Amino acid sequence: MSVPAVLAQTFEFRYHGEPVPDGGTVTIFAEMNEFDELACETNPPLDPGNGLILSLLAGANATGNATIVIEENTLSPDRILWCMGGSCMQLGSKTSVTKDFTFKEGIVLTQFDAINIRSEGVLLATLSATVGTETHSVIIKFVNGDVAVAGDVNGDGECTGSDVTALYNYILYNDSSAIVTGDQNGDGEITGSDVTAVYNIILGVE
Ligand SMILES: [Ca+2]
Ligand SMILES: [Ca+2]
Repeated sequence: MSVPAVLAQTFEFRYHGEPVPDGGTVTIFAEMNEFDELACETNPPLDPGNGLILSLLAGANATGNATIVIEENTLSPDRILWCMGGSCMQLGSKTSVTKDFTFKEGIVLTQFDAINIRSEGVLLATLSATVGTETHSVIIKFVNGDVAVAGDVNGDGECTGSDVTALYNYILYNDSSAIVTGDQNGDGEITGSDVTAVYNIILGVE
């Protein structure tokens, strides 16, 4: 058996210094910014390099392009700001924008902000970056208020296998210790149908 060649990864997304797995989610809850506006910001104003960045792992003077796509926005923010390496723009009514970037000293700041948020809700955006033939993406999730996440049985803010386990433990052993929202299909009881509903969310089946 031959082993497929693995090309070395040349850059990655990082958040608070930790690599973000490809397609991973960075969740940020709304808080007041320095101008007393309710905001979600990926890069803290006092230490922007410690927020969401692209980090070069190999090569030098790399350039590339990045695309942000707003998948969902129920936050009603006054403005949505996106910067790649210091080149900033407001998205206005645009839901998809592509920009070029250049790594400086091995990093690109990827600042993304929703400012003066006026509704409870979520903003979901996919940010993908391409250098050469290599593309990585991260999902940015802004949250204001107590927003129920579909399939989140145990209330940890995401839908994962732990939510299926929580349902099984309840259905099989009457253990409700991990149940926060067990009735996922809204029929008023917690049954195998809720397991199916959560599975479908995990598998991406509509
Ligand atoms: Ca969960
Ligand atoms: Ca149910």
